[in-house]
Amino acid sequence: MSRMKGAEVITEYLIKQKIPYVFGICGHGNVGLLDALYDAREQIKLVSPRHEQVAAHMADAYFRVRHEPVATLTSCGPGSCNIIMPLALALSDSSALLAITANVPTSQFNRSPFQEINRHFQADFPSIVRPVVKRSFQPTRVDMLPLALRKAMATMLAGRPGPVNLDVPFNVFQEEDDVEVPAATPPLNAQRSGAAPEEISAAANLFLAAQRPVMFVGHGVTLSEASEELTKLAHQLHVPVISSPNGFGCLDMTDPLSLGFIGRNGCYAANEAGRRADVVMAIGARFDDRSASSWLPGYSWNFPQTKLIHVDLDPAELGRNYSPDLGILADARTFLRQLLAEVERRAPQREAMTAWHEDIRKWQESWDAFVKPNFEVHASPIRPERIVADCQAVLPEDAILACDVGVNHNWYMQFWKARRPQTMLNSWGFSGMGFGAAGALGAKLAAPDRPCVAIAGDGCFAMVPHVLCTAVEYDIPVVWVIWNNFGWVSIRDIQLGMFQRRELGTMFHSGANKTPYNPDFAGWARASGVDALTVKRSEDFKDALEHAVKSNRPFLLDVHVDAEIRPPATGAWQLPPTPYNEPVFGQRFLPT
Ligand SMILES: Cc1ncc(C[n+]2csc(CCOP(=O)(O)OP(=O)(O)O)c2C)c(N)n1
Ligand SMILES: [Mg+2]
Repeated sequence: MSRMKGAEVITEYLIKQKIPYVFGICGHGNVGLLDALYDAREQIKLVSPRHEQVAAHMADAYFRVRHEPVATLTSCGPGSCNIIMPLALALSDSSALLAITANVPTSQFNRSPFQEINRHFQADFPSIVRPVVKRSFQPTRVDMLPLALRKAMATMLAGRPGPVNLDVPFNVFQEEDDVEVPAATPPLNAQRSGAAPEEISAAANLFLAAQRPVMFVGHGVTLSEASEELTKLAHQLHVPVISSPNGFGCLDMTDPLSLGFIGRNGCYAANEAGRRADVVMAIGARFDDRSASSWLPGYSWNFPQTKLIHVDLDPAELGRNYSPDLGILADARTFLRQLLAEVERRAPQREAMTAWHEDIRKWQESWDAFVKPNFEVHASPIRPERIVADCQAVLPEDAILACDVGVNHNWYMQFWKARRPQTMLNSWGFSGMGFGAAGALGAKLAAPDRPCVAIAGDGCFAMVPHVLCTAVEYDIPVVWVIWNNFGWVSIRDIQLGMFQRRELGTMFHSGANKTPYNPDFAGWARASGVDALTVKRSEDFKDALEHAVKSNRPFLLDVHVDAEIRPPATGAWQLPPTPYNEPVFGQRFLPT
């Protein structure tokens, strides 16, 4: 026990937990903690971006790269309200961060002091944040901090990870008490739950009897760090693997067994295999609308005709969208290890599944014949495929892509081949604009020796342009590739398809003639102290990217992309009550 200020208790705990960064923005509410962080500045670095949203996206991306959490710090009232969207994003993608928020002094609770939310309850930020975190804690005395900190960290990392809020009234930072700083909490994956032996046996029975088996892997496989086990099982059983974006790279996507993403913007072979499989084993994947063609039968999946083995850590995901024939509540890696041991024990004499693999090969060939020629085309404005292809050619296997939202992301989901897990960061469940442009900064801090490239639409980037300042201030050499199509084109295309080509509020124009408008992104970057190039010809992009990565300085590439070329649809996406009749403007891939 020692006599400590609340702010010192928090700081000491963060140090014990080996949290190297706090991404935070000051306000009168949190100056007490900032002062304690001043004393700890050798152990914990404060990075202060220009908007709270960026701080939280950075923390989210940092966790996705390292699987180790960092904290954010925001002040009372508006500053903390600015992190609601990124917390929702982190929650829906199971990413952990400790959001420390400040609140008004307890002695002023309910007096409506500056920046208190109190219409229904005193100092009520926990009610604002509650739906978007795993848990919110509001310790109102210094002696409540040790338990709150310990529980916050454990809640964040145990089971399915996610963001947690620690809401601290102003005086709790300042006041002193005799307290003991808790020991460090176990890291992610310290506790792993397995399946029961009879469940493993049942899973092996079902899966080994399949004629047309498929595995579908999601973020759960990434989070449990089960890439090695997944690869081993896929190879041992010769089973094709479909992946959700946050599962990309768990199986090297250049592996012939990797079929890529599924759904409207997925790969043709993945949708064909998904809907024709006789047994699907889904691990740490949740069959959201975008990876299940909005659950329309026969587009991506065909349950219940297809048998489903569904493995997940979270009981809420088992049976949410499809009732599994075998639902197993387990950590992905533990389950895979158990199943591998069972498979090895049985040493099954399996048929080669020649017909199944022959089908898959044909689907892949017809898809390749359709899409590949476009990867070779040089044009201005640039064809989307070229940008994906050149990123793939220039970036090393361990480079990290921080993807933003929009049609640009659709292209990467369809064609990016991640070579390793945790190298493609996606705002998947919540799709919050700004995640890629801001998250790249956090990703780079998590992996300073690896190239880190944000792929951000012009619309997304313009939501968080101040990331440029943060990169310069803290010398964070990320590369932003601005996918500049002069509009919120993903939404424009929905308007065109669904509403007879009537466009309103989705393209950027200026003047009476409606001239396409955007700021000069490269000029904007240079004005902020960031190197930049504008790329209008596809012939120039590859060299520009190579140069930007090699420069090892913050670098922006403003890349002008053709807004009239859409990713081919291979599945479906429906917005009820609109009937599904290819509502999104674009082309549908049908093999010849
Ligand atoms: C914060 C936020 N606001 C609005 C949306 C809805 N939305 C999804 S994609 C999109 C347009 C993205 O535009 P851009 O970044 O230019 O990408 P593009 O589709 O043009 O490639 C919008 C507005 C969102 N997902 N997040
Ligand atoms: Mg755009």
